[in-house]
Amino acid sequence: MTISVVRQEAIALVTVERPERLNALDTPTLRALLEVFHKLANDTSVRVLLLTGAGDRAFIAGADISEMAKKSPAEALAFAHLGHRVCQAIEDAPQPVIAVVNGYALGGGCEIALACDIRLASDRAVFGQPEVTLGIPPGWGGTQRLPRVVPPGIARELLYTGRRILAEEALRIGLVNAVYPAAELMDRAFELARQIAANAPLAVQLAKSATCFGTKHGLEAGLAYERQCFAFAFTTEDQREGMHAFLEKRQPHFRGQ
Ligand code: DAK
Repeated sequence: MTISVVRQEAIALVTVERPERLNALDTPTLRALLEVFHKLANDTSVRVLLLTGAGDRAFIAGADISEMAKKSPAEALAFAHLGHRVCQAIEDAPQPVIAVVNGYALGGGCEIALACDIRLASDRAVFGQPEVTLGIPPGWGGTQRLPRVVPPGIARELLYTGRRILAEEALRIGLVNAVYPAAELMDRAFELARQIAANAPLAVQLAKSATCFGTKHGLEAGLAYERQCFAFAFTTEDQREGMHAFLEKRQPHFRGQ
């Protein structure tokens, strides 16, 4: 199995398990990742997803170059499409997805991290879109998502030069939310996941959905969608529980209903 899933209460840790290839993504691994994300999307007991790479060297060192090197244009198109579907499945997951970047996040690896809601990095993480150094442009959303996460001029510089950046620079440009010593990274990621998982799951999902919708469709459509999400929340038990708990000065107990 190239993808493992470990549950810790409401949190699912998804790990790409190809450490001998620095977790580079070939077609079988991409398919397995897609299947896992589709399955987790339908599991209402999962409130937060963590995505990481096996070993201590890489998150994902990109698309598998040995597989890509042999592709015809038609095969390259199918490969790009598969990568897009994986990134879309991550972005469309109802639960927040946190990328736990424990090493190289290059090319397709950086693009997978960009599809996640939040990126946490170890002090050993290295990011980059080196595709142009291999004779190709980014093919799994990097040209679209990177300029939406970091300032556009910086995104363009990284996309055109293929320059690798270290965790500290990634933090400075807003590519990652936080940087931790490697030994602490996973604990801090679980800590953040638990903090999110303690909130009303449907409210968190609606917040994600509205944020993604507005990013895709613009401010006016996003605000209209936000109003609908807000009104929908008032059909939930968790809304009543959250507000009554506040008024009764007690901790809420959210059931995701
Ligand atoms: N693919 C395949 N194997 C990889 C790999 C990769 N991306 N990255 C590393 N490996 C393999 C290495 O070949 C090596 O295998 P063996 O030689 O042991 O068999 C093993 O992992 C350990 O790597 P190294 O020996 O190279 O380790 P180092 O510490 O010396 O270097 C490194 C680590 C991460 C700096 C280096 O491995 C490296 O530069 N890797 C390539 C990183 C990279 O360029 N990634 C971006 C790939 S391009 C598209 C679709 C998709 C994409 C674009 C377009 N369309 C269809 C339009 C996506 C593109 C990419 O992701």
